[in-house]
Parts: sequence; structure tokens; C-alpha cells
Amino acid sequence: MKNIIPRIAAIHDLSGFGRCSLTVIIPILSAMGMQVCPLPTAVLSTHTGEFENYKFIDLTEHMEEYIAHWKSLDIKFNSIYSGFLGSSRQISIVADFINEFHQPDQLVVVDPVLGDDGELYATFDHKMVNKMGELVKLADIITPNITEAALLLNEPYPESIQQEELKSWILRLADQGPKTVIITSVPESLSKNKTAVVAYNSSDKRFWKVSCDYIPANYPGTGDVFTSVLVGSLLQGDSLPIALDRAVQFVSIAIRSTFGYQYPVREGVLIERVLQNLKAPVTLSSYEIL
Ligand code: PXL
Repeated sequence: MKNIIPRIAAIHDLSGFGRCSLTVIIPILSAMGMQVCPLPTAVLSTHTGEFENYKFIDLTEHMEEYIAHWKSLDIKFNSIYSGFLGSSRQISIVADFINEFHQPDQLVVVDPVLGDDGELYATFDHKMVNKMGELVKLADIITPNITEAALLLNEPYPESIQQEELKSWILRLADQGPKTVIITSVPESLSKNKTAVVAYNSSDKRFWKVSCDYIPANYPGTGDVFTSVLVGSLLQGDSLPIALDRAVQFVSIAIRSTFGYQYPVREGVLIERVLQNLKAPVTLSSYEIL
């Protein structure tokens, strides 16, 4: 499909404060030369982690008319990228969107945002976990963190996981439909100071791993930062391992540039300081084949 600038339908919430979802996805993908068209699922005053009394405006009732207008304009997307959804009905709306806006060579990425650190996020329940399981079947790529992978597979949250077990989890997720499965925030069994991203591509049956140093602060929005860089990189034509590498390196530099300050963790990572890194060519690459 030809678009002079690659065009992405970004189906996420807009959280006014706390640097997650659309407030990081739009600047990152724009800096990478992509056109982001937001299809907002909810508007919140802040994200739902570590803030109380946030205002949550669920946009479920408006999404179908919004989408119908896009359909009447015959807008064509090079990629559809979904993340935080505001209600279980939205999961069916996004599934219909993926079917209706299908194009040849389109990249459909579902980040099954559900939780982190072994916990569901505040606005999710197990009904939504089950429905999210339906949505991942329609994706080319899914990017759950280890908590979300456990939830999708109905497994207990693992404090640590051996490589062979992780590979079997990934294959079980790939059996559900997505061609590429990427699990983030994987605890490294041999080192407490490391964390990894592990990926599998079913078309060549190869597993990839990119490790990085663990920094003891759990910034919100880093999953959105990771997947946006991955999407931008793949749409620029990078291979899967290079896109993983770029995404891990960008998240690491964003966390490191923030951690040195006494900056409130709940306000997210200072992407404003590092956005220009996205323009740099790949220099150092650290992926491994598993
Ligand atoms: O980054 C995931 C995310 C997105 N949107 C909202 C959230 C979170 C995680 O807490 O609360 C509103």
C-alpha cells in the first residue's frame, strides 16, 4: 500500500498527565517519520497507576461513529496499533476495525495492555482478559509483558522463568494466531540486574533475545514507548531483531536519562530529552539468537 508517509491507526487512551499511551506514542512515531491517526478509547486526567481520583471518560459509545466517518473517507492504514482499551465492548469494536480496515502488507500490532508486576491495572477484570485473548488472534505482532503473557495463558505470574518454559509460553501464544510474539520485562534467570525482551517469528521459527540492565524503578508508559519504537522501526523496513534492539535501547536511554534526577516515577520517562536519538542510525546492536 502506498502512502508517502506511513500511516498508523493508533487505538489507545489519551491520559493527560503521566506520559503513557498517546502522549508518548504520537511524539515517538512522529519523530520516526510516521503519521499517527489516534482513535481514542478513553480520556483520562492521568494514567491509572499511583494516582487517585483520576477522571476516566470512556469513549466506547462514540467509537463506532468515529470509525464510520473514517470508513466514509476510505482512509487506508499501513499499520493498526492497539493498546489500552477502556471497556470489554471496545475489544469487539477493535476486532471489527481490524477486519474492516484490512489492507495487503498491513502491520497489525496488538499490545494486550492488561497489567504489570503480576497485577491487573485498575480498570481491567478477568472478563477483559478473556476478550483480549480473542483480539490477539487477529494480530501480526503482539507485545505482552510477562504479566500479560501469564494472564493470556492463564498461568500464575512467574518471579523467574527458565528459557525453555518461556519458549513454550511464546509458542502457545503464537499458536493462537500472531506471527510474531514479543514478551517484554522477562526476568533474567541468571542475573537479578538484567531484564530481557524475547521474541519469536513463526515464519522462520527463530527466537531472538535482547537483554538490558534492570533499573530499580518501574516507570509507567515504558511498554508504550517500547512498542511504538518497534512499530516505527518495522515500518521503516528494519528486521525484527534490529527493531527489537532499537526499541530496547531507546527505552533504556529514556529510563537512564530520567533515573539520575529525583523525578517522580509516576510521571514517566523524560522522552522529551531523548526523542532525537530516534533519528540516529543503528550503531551498536546486542541481539542474540536463542
Ligand atoms: O501504559 C499503559 C497504560 C495506558 N493507559 C492507561 C494506563 C496504563 C498503565 O497504567 O493506566 C490509562
